[in-house]
Amino acid sequence: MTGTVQVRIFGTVISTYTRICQIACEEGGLAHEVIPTAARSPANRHPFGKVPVVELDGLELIESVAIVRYIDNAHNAGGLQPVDAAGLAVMDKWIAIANNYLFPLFEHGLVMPWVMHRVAGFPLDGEAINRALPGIGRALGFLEGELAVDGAWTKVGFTLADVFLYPVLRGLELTPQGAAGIAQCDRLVAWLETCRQRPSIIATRWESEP
Ligand SMILES: N[C@@H](CCC(=O)N[C@@H](CS)C(=O)NCC(=O)O)C(=O)O
Repeated sequence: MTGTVQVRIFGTVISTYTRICQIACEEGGLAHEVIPTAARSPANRHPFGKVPVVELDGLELIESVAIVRYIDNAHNAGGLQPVDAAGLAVMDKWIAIANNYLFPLFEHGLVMPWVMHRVAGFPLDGEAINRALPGIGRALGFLEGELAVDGAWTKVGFTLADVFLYPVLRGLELTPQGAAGIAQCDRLVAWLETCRQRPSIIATRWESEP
């Protein structure tokens, strides 16, 4: 989204959580920019050393759940959230699964070993990958089974659940073993492809994506 910058996102440029906030900005029609900030740098204001930290509407926000909910409520009339309590609970369940289980599993098991290898030139940590693969396989099987129920994470189409799940799954898909695992899950592949047509996903594409 171009125009006068309304949202400043302090975070690493290729980051799952930076992208989650960027997608929410795009969905809300907010012009945003990323100010490259390393998690463990003195410039990072997050009290627990995470990125991103976000400035908008005179607020300084941390924690992506709080950030994207604020953006969606204040700037998108809550358009990415179910209106009923049961629907909200389902959406929140998927956000929690993405944050608490999928992201750590994928990040430590495949994404970071490949980043350290491809970007920093370290030997590939095959042991970490081999340890993580069974759990990653089980997680993908679980997701595939859940998508089989009605083809989406919630009953109301694209929500904040998708905003979290897409970058988490896409990061995994950019590793060789992650791509191979996802390729065996037809419904996950179809969901990723549907997301890829969405303007907010296109606009926030990582430079490293093929
Ligand atoms: N709970 C945080 C998590 C953010 C997070 O884990 N960010 C990653 C980058 S995608 C990070 O800061 N990693 C650096 C580290 O853990 O040292 C949020 O929801 O914003």
